[in-house]
Amino acid sequence: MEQALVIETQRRHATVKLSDGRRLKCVTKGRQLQAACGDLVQITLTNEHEGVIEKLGERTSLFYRSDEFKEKLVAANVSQVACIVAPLPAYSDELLNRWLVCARASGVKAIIGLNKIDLVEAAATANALALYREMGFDVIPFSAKFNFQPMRERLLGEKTVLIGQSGMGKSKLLNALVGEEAQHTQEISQALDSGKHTTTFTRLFEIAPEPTSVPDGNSWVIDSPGMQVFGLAHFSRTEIERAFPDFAPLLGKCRFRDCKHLHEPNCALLDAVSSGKASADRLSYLRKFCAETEAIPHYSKN
Ligand SMILES: Nc1nc2c(ncn2[C@@H]2O[C@H](COP(=O)(O)OP(=O)(O)OP(=O)(O)O)[C@@H](O)[C@H]2O)c(=O)[nH]1
Ligand SMILES: [Mg+2]
Ligand SMILES: [Zn+2]
Repeated sequence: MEQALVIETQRRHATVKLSDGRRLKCVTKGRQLQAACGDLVQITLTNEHEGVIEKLGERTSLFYRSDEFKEKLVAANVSQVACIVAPLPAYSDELLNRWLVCARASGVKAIIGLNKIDLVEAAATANALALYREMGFDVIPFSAKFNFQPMRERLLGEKTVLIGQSGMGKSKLLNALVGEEAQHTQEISQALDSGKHTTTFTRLFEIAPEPTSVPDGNSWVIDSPGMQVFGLAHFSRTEIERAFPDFAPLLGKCRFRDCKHLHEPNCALLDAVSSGKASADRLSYLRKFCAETEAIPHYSKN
C-alpha cells in the first residue's frame, strides 16, 4: 500500500496524488469509507492510472455539513475555513453564520474573505461585516480580479478550504493563486444578480511560498462547489451555542438552566440583545440552528 493525498472528489470518485507526484483515479473500498479532499489515504494500485482507497489516515479536522438524511464531507485536515462573500451576487448572512459556527464547533479557525472590492457595492458589504470583525473574526477585503495579495498572505502556511455560495469568486481566487492549473471560471450574468454554478467538484491546489517557486507542501487551498444549504445536524445545542463567540461568555447565566433563549425571563442572551450589546440577527441564527439540530433524533448529542 502507498500513502497518497486526496486532491479531488466528486461523489464516490477521488483523485489522489502520490508522493512522487503521480495522480491516480480512485474508488473507495466499501460504502462506509468516505474520503474528503485533504485526506491522507492508503491506496493500492489497480493499474498505472487507477487505484483503490483502502484506508483513511487519522484526521486533524473534518469540515462537513449534514441534515437528517446525509452527511456531505467538504474537506479534511484543514487549519482554517475561509468564508468567501461578495457584494454581487448578494451573499446570505445566514449561510455565513452557518459556516462560522461549523468551523468553530469543528475546532478550526474561520476567516472571512470579502471579494470584489473593486465594485462600488462593496462598501456596504464591508459595513455589514464590521460586526464580525468586532467579534474577533479576521475580515479580509480583496479582489480576485485586481488584487488577491491580501488573501494570498492569509493562505500561506495554512491548509484552507474556501467556502461560499456560487458566484462569490472562489475559483477566480484560485486561478489568481495558481494560474493555468486552476479550474476555469465562467462569466455570470450580473444583471440577474444570480451566480451560475460553475464548480462541480472539490479540488485541492498546492500553493508556492513565492510566486516563482514550487509548492513545499505546507500550503494548500481547497476549492469547493458553491453551496446554498448547509446543515449543522451533527452538532448538539451546546456545541452550537459555544460556537457563537458573542454569546458564549453568557452561557449558564440565564435564569433557567435549560433556557432556549426564546422569551424566558432573565435570559442573559436576550438581555444582551435588548441592551444593544449583541446582535438580534445573531441570536435568531443561534435559535434557528439549535432548533434545527434538536428536531433531528438521528445523531447522538450531548
Ligand atoms: N468584479 C469582480 N468580479 C469578480 C471578482 N472575482 C470573481 N469575479 C467574477 O465573479 C464570477 C464568479 O466567479 P467564480 O470564481 O466562478 O465563483 P465561484 O465562487 O467559484 O462560484 P461556484 O464555482 O459556482 O461556487 C465570475 O464572473 C468572476 O469573473 C472580483 O474580484 N471582482
Ligand atoms: Mg467555483
Ligand atoms: Zn437564555
